[in-house]
Amino acid sequence: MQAKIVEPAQTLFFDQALMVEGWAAGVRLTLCDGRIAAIERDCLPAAGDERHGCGLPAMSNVHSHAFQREMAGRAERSGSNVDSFWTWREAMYASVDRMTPDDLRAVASLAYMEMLESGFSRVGEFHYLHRDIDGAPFADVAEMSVAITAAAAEAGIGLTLLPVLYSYGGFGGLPPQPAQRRFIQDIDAYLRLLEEAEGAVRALPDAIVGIAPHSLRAVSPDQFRLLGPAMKHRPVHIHIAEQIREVEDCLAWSGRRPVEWLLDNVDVGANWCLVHATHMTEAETAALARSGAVAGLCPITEANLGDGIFPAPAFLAAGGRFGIGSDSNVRIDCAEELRLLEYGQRLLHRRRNMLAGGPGRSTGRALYANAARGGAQALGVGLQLEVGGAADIISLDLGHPGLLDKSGDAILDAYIFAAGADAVDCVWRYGEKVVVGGRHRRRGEIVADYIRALERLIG
Ligand code: NGQ
Ligand code: ZN
Repeated sequence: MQAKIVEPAQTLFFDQALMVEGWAAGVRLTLCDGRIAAIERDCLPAAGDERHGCGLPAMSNVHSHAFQREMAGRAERSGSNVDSFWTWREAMYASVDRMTPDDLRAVASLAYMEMLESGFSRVGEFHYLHRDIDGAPFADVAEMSVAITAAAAEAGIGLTLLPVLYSYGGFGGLPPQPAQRRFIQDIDAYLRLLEEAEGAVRALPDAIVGIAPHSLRAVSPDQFRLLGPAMKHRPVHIHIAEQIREVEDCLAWSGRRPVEWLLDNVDVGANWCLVHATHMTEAETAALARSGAVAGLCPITEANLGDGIFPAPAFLAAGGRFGIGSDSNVRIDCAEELRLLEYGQRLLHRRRNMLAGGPGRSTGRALYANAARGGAQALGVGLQLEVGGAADIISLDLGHPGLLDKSGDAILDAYIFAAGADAVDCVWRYGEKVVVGGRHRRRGEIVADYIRALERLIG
């Protein structure tokens, strides 16, 4: 047996840091084997501390389809008919016509590097590209999951892998379209994949495997029943109520709206993440909040695809929890997701500071702290910046012109609404500093590898 390598403890000192209970001054974190071994507050920096101005728990990215990074910016030209989510989806399907496992690894590696640079330390990869180019199964059912895992290892991001069950082409068990051939599995193959995925992620520290029925369009009620036991103790993610047509189709099929159907027919609890949940009645919004599940909001993608606006004020008033996701990865930017979440509400309601949570409160603080907490819940990890938690931390550059002279909540307001991603300085993932001065340490090689993949894919 190989001896375990124990790294020496390392100490980080922050003039101020956002802890679970709020801002603290003079914070020293002792890191050991990827985790926070000790926290001291109100102390002075000591020799040997690595010093930074402002520390935050790194953000969880609850929803990503890494392969879609490759088509970013290439679906923004008007087609011959009215462009919609559904026409985008056809373009997205076509983008995987030639993607090999190695291409997927290179594309995902780029996406994960960019996530880290923007302040995300863990990703929920909603992964459904399971089969080979011609639709035949790979000899290893987990071939593409292995590629995702390799990308996470290269970039050094934390992974909650969400292998997706995708069996049908529409409500009522419609047969899949030819363009969906690479996604399709029956329940037996899926359960095998889940097992294999557990093995694949073992190479990564603190990786988690969850479950992801793709949507009510792609999974049948019988399949939900069969997944029941497996869904009890891990993160469960599902796309839901993103588009009006999906709501209409669900009503025609079942007489129920999507969120209503799910909450009535499946045991949804705090280990669930309902991605988008854009179109809900007031009753559905309150019921989702009561369930304890996290709403996985993806403001940039939802804007890009013309989905609609999540009823955030009512959901938060009912005690609902949310996380943020970069979904289609058309743009990867943590601060921008949070900003757009708030701006959508401002545009809709013609008011300001909609999600601050009450008079006198900071909108930036509420957005950041809520998304960090809800995101960690959705990805199956504990709160960060606590003893025993993974050392997933970001520092902001208080020398950035937008952050000068700021402290406490005002830093988060300025970071999210004024400075943006530019203000991210360092990012530690599992104790390792993977981003320095806003740049990923392996940026050069990861980009070069991505360019090679792109040449193969579209060359
Ligand atoms: C996806 N994306 O799975 O990538 C979906 C499109 C579908 C979004 N919903 C496919 N944004 O929903 O059928
Ligand atoms: Zn999605």
